[in-house]
Amino acid sequence: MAGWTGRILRVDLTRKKAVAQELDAAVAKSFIGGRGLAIKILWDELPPGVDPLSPHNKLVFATGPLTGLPGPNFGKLVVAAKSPLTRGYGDGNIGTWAAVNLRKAGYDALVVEGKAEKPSYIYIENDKVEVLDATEYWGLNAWAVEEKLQKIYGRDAAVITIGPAGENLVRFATVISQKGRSGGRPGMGAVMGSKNLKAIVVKGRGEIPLADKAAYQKLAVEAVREGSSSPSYSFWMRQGTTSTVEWAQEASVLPTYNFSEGQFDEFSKVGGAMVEKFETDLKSCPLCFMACGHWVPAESGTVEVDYENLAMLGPNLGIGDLSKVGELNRIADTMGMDTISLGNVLGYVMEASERGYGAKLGFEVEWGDYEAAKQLALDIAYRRGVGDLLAEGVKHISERIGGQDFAIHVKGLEVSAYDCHAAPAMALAYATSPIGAHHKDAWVISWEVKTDRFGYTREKAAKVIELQRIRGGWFETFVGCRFPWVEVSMSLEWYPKLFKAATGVDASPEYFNEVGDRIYALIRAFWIREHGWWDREMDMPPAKWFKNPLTRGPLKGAHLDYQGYNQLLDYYYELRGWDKNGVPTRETLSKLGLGYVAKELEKYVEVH
Ligand code: PTT
Repeated sequence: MAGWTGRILRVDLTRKKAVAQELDAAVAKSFIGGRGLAIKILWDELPPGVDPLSPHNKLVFATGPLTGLPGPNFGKLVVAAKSPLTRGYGDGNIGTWAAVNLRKAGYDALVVEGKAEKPSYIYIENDKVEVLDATEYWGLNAWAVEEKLQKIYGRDAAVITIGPAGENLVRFATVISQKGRSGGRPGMGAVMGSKNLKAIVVKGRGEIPLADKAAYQKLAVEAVREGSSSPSYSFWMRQGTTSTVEWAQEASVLPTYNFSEGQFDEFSKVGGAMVEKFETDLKSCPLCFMACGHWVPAESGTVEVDYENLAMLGPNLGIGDLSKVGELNRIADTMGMDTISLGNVLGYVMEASERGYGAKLGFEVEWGDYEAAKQLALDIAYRRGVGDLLAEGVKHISERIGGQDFAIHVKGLEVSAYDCHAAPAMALAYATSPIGAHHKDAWVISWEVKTDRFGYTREKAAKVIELQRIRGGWFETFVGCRFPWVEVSMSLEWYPKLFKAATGVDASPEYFNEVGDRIYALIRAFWIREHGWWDREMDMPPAKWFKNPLTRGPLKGAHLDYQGYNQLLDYYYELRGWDKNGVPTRETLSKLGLGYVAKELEKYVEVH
């Protein structure tokens, strides 16, 4: 089985036992790797309805057949589990040397099971796998732990860790690597914490088996050459994702005051031009020619800022100061929690104060109050005082104190940094994303604002699906960064060719698309099984975008329309082969080789 290493490493923390298991060739062909492998494992192995923070949940770190190879940015892996934030499928895609080293150590995936008796870390060096005592690291921030472990094991040891937020089971805690990388927005860090697992250290020295090494190397060089000679490459290298602030302001989609507006007066103070001016360093994931990690000074040191971080911790809170936004970002990174959810929670709290919910919260905080935001961020990480409630995420907080109409989430995952008052297709993308409201599966908004922006057409639903197939299917299964294609227009055509040279499998775009559809249907089934019911309300965007029009800017008065959105959702379901409630039909499941799933689904919903 070239391309794949053919082995999955399972570590049972309860019994301190590790075993390498063979990867079934049929599973590899049908699900490829990454997210595909993760959902297959979670569907097959989790007891239905399992508590995500119990030892019975499993934490999967899954690579794909291209991971770890030189070429257009294959230094990433998918981290997945049942989410403690949404109680559905959760994953993230993190750039880390652990992805490369895991493959070189001879594994396509690591599955962590059970719960360690005391704080522990996993050490992997090829076939040597140990569960070791991490008591002395418990309580330390994510960056400090990585430094300490690298002092012991050397700079070539890759480290994935959690911070205090993961230990304290903050429901949007992430896993952290290489300081600037954070992965697993829907609480993958909390799942790691619930297992008493502080860190994973990976060394690997083997060679990744390739079907045609010479052909692969030639293609990889050519693909990178195409990407790095793109006209947009030099601007990208100067500002990376941060120039999106200026773009979003221009398009009136910059989340402002808890997604009430699409423009922020002080946007330029936290935009790409400002980042370029103050940048101190540029860092990247392993094997990357695009280096998206722009570092800037913050109050207590430097930090990597990306578009989402700037928008959610700046305009969304009414803060227009790069060093202050950077400091909030730094707290999130060192504590190990997601900036997008943090920005939503803080935005929700500021709006709740403005709307008179202060007494229920026990305090008031005004828009733009940086000192209060900083204090709250730390209180969340340590679950101190009101931080204990805020650590549950906006859905849960709003169910407790009220204000559900301004809790900005879908299925419990807070919305990432694109306001959708005037972007129905992007609202659909959030609403149908397989992990809750995240932009990664279909960043349709850049296309949408250039077309019939306010329309609710079949074409828009089709575009969302097209992007979900590529972004959520291709890139999340062979596992590589999508930026070469999205940001510097490297052709998609390279990927089937690289895949064939690596694996020997003749992979057409249709093959990747079909795998993507299979994964989408299985993830949907997982959500249904874990919730025990389903209806189309689960695929609704936040109420605010319908009920509270924009009050300023060129699109003043814009809002989503319920009838139009429902039409869009119908188109989406029909094109996917799902019924009116968003349940995959029997025919669709069987066409995708998931006939066995229908039987399980019948226990919870009607399957047509
Ligand atoms: C990703 C999400 C994003 S998406 C951003 S900025 W982005 C935020 N970054 C955070 C951060 O930083 N610190 C922190 N404490 N929390 C953060 N939360 C947010 O997390 C990221 C890059 C980016 S930067 C993007 S778009 C692309 N995402 C990819 C993807 O999803 N799949 C894929 N195949 N390729 C991708 N390439 C790009 O990678 P999550 P990362 Mg990421 C400081 O993790 O859970 O997917 O959430 O992991 O290694 O940081 O890569 O404008």
